[in-house]
Amino acid sequence: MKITFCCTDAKPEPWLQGLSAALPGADISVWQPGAPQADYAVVWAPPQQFMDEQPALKALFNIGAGVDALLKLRLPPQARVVRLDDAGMAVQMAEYVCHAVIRHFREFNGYEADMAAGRWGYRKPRLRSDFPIGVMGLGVLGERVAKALAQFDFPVNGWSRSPKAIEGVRAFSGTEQFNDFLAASRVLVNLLPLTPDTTDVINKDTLARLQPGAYVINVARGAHLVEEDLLAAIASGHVAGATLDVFRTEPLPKGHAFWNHPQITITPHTSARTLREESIAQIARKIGALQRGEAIAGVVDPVRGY
Ligand code: NDP
Ligand code: OXD
Repeated sequence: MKITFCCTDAKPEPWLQGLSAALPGADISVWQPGAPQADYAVVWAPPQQFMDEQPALKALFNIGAGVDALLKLRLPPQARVVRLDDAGMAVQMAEYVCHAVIRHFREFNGYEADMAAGRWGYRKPRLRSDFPIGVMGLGVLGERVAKALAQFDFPVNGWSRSPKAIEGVRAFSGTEQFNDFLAASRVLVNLLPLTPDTTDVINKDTLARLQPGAYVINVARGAHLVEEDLLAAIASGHVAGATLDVFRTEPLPKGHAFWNHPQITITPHTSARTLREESIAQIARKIGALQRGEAIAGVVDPVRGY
């Protein structure tokens, strides 16, 4: 069995060592143009040339949860696309989003400004019932985030394509319930996959439908958010601020309005990192299952786009 590794931004040596230890007997190497045909590939943002030269691949293991970049390529005809299924990302996403929500709700920005000014000042406690949170996307990551927020007794709404029943979460589904979901929410958390249906989903119209004093947390993909609409909604006072981990252009260009905006907190696409050991163990388990002809979780539907 041959495995090829083609991951932009990942040092290959530790992956190759880990994969070799987990799959003894497999022939594993870093892809180069003209490399022999492989059975399986471990990839992140590979070039089109890679796909064109590997028509015999049975499965492509993406070392991330989002497969939007991969699905833009022409893929080998028989290859299944397999996403990382949690692999340690869900807990990271839950801690990131809970931190962002609580930081805003408990006004830590204000206390930090007070501290810098040498001021000892209490703020009036705010009511959780005034901060209903809407989580868009209730998949592997969104469900974990929604449940974690519910643990802090925030009212939590969730929105997905198909109906869900998650304890502590008021579930909305489909385009027909989208506006009701937005109207019921003040804090909007985005955990949707990027597909043609979800591109630009956070725009002027959706922001206007959120409750006044809204707050936006985008941890999915930059192209979900129309950036100038967010800036305008903050300028109008309808949106109080945002925590953004992902951007239309990454790294965020120098001079971009988000860099120094007092109501926007940014992080460099780091809310849930790929953890190498967990990912290798999951990929090795799945390759073993495919070799035995068994079904695996996390196979992407290329038509649906996630
Ligand atoms: P999943 O595929 O497990 O879940 C996607 C969810 O979105 C599902 O609940 C799905 O509904 C819902 N959904 C999809 N399309 C629509 C639609 N048109 N309308 C309503 N709901 C929709 O994804 P994950 O939870 O694993 O990950 C979500 C995204 O997070 C990834 O695609 C990736 O872009 C991003 N991500 C970002 C990271 C970062 O560091 N910033 C790290 C990891 C992931 P249904 O359940 O009905 O199918
Ligand atoms: C992912 C990501 O999709 O890191 O896993 O963004």
